[in-house]
Amino acid sequence: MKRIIMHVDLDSFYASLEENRDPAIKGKPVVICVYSGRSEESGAVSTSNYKARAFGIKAGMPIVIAKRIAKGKDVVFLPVDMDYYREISERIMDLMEEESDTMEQVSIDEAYLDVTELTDGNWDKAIEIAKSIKEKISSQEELTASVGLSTNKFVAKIASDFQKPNGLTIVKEEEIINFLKYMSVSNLHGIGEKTTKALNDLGIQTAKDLSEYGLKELEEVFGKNKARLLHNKSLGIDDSPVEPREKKQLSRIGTLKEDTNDQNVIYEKIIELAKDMEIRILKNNVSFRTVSIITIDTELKTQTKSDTIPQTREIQKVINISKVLLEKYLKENPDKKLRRVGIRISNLEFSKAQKTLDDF
Ligand code: DGT
Ligand code: CA
Ligand code: CA
Repeated sequence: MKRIIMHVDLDSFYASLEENRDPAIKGKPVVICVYSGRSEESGAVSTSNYKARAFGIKAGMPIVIAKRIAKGKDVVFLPVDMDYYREISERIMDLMEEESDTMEQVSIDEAYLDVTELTDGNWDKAIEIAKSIKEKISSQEELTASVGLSTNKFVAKIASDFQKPNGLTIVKEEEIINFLKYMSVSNLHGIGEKTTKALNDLGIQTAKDLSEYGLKELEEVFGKNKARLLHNKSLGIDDSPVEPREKKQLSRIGTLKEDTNDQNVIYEKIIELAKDMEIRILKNNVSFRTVSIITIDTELKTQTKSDTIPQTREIQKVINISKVLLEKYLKENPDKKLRRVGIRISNLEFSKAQKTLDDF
């Protein structure tokens, strides 16, 4: 059976999250920055939303330049809040994992999903899954994602990038050649600046040019392996499997309704998170030795406290240990309030009886 592979990438991820978090900035151009700390404005732009991109402000640009462009305009600049982005990312990855045979997370906001078995190779079913994933991401997290569907990871990735934001691009086997044909080689995922330049020097601009260039001639310039790889890219050939990454730990973080140091309120949140974690533990047949709590206070300072016990898969152990660790934290930090709290299990062991780590 031909595979059906999906690539999902969230749209202007960090910036969209910040817009959702603060109604006052929703709809404005938003720029997310990584401040290096050397001077007040040194550092680089991590990402920007589409409104800010329309001014030319984009990822990688020095903050100073972005501010210069934004001068006189109502542009919002914010620092990154990685803990928060990871929390939402985890939830989205979970919901996508539920809708696939196997999932390979490739970064904080994107993943490949193999849906071949789930759909029995049926494209209509796959399109339904893609729409359902987009709908869930939208209703549960108020975010949009761009999705590509094809028969391999390489083409699915290019497809997800084809209509952004909020796109859904389907490229069936027989459409691949036409889909890629007039694309510039720099748009073929995995071909970087240097290779693009080298190809351009050979008079190769598009995927079609590349596919028509002799393999022997390519080998002379790039060597056997790379030449084959380039040739395959030009034709949209890619056999690489969707490979779930083996997890070292499993965590759940949640935001408290309000900043608090009330032990009972925080404990209740922990129990809620533990319920969610229990589902993952059962589904993946995993046991653990270490339990941690993660505390994020109102100044966004993160602390972790851990305890290690004999191997177990009992969620009640997570709850009990977390309670003790929380008491300890509150005793040591009497004047702090928490904004978010999390639980984590690590030192994981996966039971061999389970088919694989596929469900992670
Ligand atoms: P998109 O996918 O074009 O709609 O926009 P983003 O913002 O989702 O961009 P993407 O998918 O390339 O990257 C996902 C997140 O990773 C993004 O929201 C911020 C972060 N990121 C991307 N590029 C950079 C970078 O050059 N520097 C830093 N620090 N972070 C980056
Ligand atoms: Ca993205
Ligand atoms: Ca991405």
